[in-house]
Amino acid sequence: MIVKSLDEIKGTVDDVADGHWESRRFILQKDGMGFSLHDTIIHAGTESVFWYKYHQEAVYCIEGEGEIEDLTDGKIYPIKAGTMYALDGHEKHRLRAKTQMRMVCVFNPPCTGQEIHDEEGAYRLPEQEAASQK
Ligand code: 9YT
Repeated sequence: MIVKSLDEIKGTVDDVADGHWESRRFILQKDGMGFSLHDTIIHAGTESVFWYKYHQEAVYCIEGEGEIEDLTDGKIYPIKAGTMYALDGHEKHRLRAKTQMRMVCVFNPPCTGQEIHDEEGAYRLPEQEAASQK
């Protein structure tokens, strides 16, 4: 069994910050669960384009408010505490945080923890990363 608190993750390698967000990873690929689980803070006033071409992601907002724009069809959905979105079609999207937002995110396949967003906003898979370093 894995039991962890957010305080144990803060300030470790599993606490990853980008300019627009900070992601605290509870479960990663190494844990062998088939998904990863992140507690992510999106900073107020930021706009981020993400495109998880190789992953599916479900995101449950537990604090704050903002909106998500589906860049495949232009639809905009308000997001606030209690709203979930799932990118079941790998939709490219823009996330606008009106206030600071706190999101619980699940990725399938699981993130390794080493990913960085590429120029398209995607996280590459470990095998793609390995191939690019040959
Ligand atoms: C909600 C979202 O996509 N945030 C970007 C960070 C990502 N979820 C991560 O690595 O935790």
